[in-house]
Amino acid sequence: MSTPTDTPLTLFWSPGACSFVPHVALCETGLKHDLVLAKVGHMTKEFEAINPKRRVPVLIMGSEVITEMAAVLTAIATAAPDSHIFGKTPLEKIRVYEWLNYLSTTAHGQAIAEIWRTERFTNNPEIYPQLRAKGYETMREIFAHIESKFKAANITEFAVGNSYTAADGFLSVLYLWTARFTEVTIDIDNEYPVYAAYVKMMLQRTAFIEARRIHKL
Ligand SMILES: N[C@@H](CCC(=O)N[C@@H](CS)C(=O)NCC(=O)O)C(=O)O
Repeated sequence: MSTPTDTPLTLFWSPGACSFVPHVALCETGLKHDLVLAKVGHMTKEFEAINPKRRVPVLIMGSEVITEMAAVLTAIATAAPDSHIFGKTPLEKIRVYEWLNYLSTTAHGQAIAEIWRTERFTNNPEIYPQLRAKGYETMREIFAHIESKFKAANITEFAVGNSYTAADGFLSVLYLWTARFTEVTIDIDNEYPVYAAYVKMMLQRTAFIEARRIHKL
């Protein structure tokens, strides 16, 4: 696969969904891209033909269809090597993947899905409330973990290294999603103040402002 910066890029996205993260990454890199709506809950047959897993994000890079958050972000990074969205050193790259895998699996695929996609975990609606409660509990554990990691490493501005990386988008979207929880309030600002201060700074970046405007997030 060739990945010159002039390869056409198209991101399939849904408002407020995890596709916010690669959208921010595209804005951060300044790569020219098109956005195509593939709204969660209203995905079309055409979209299903592109991604039979019926999930966003999907990035079309030239003739390649790329799915899965970490792969999509890696593709964006290869198209914009000077933006260093996977860090500037081999260790920073490892740390970015460490965050992305943790957030994709434990946070997104487990806790958030238990809360918003409870039907994926059981065919028995009677236990939905227990599963959702477990999802909220896991989200608290995740925020506690982020808070202690940030405190230990004195992180105020960027999760990895000294500039924006793909990890920052994913870490920030969790904060924004929490505001959409309807059954449980997680008071991030007071309970996890180091993480909250970091997200608030992140959200001031032009790329985040632009992506939030489009996502209405
Ligand atoms: N493993 C996928 C998960 C992507 C995912 O779950 N995306 C959600 C939006 S945040 C989605 O498309 N959901 C569609 C649905 O639940 O019907 C990844 O990491 O990219």
